[in-house]
Amino acid sequence: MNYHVMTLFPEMIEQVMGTSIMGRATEKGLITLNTVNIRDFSENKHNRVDDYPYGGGAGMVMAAGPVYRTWKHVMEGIKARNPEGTKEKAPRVIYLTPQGKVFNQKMAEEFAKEEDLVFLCGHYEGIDERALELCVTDFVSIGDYVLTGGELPVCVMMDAISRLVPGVLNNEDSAEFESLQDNLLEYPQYTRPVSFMDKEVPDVLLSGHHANIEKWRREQSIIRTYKNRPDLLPDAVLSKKEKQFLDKLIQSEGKNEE
Ligand code: 6GU
Repeated sequence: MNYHVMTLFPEMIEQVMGTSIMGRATEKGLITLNTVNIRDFSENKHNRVDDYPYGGGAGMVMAAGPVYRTWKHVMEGIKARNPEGTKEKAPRVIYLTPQGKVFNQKMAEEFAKEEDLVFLCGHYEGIDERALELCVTDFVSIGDYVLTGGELPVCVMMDAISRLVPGVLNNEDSAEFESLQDNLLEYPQYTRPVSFMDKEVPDVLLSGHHANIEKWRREQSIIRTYKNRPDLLPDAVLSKKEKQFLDKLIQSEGKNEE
């Protein structure tokens, strides 16, 4: 996976991506990170990249020129690395914006299949629409709140995508079994000691009975999803018995409210 990040704050991206699992994956060559400073493509003598919005209004707008030239530079770099004809389709260019489609695990899985991903981080009140029309293929948000720029969101996205790249996680298949598999939340985990502040580890986990443990964990996942994220349940992958368990849960909760 080769990431290319167009930003006014490359050090911010490099700092995050140099740490922990991302740092190790980069050292191992499983992912590469190419940050490009949009300010380097300003043709202004003061290196300015923003300007007043046409039509007036608060704040500044990132000008089309520097963004477009940065994008050109990144695309040429990708082309130079891929000899003629070895790459059928142009890489996806993702603009981080609260106006985009909200990022989720399914999108992470789709993006993880790409060889190159180009990210564009905006600042100020936004980017001149013409640059977006010329360069961007995907508009992505990380949730319904407003941040000051795309740098934190791009780090969130790269983290979620990288852990799906084969070899990035220690245990090759540990990503598969985690949260949001089957559209269910993760079950509760315990480790030693058995008793902590008078709170005990559930007996079933000490029983050594693997089928019972698996059943208990699936039920805990269903309970959590029902309580915290009922919106996920219509797409949850459940066995017939698990569907019955959920129906009972819904019925008993309904009774409790009476
Ligand atoms: Cl991608 N950018 C900004 N500036 N704010 C956000 C966001 C992105 N996603 C949620 N809030």
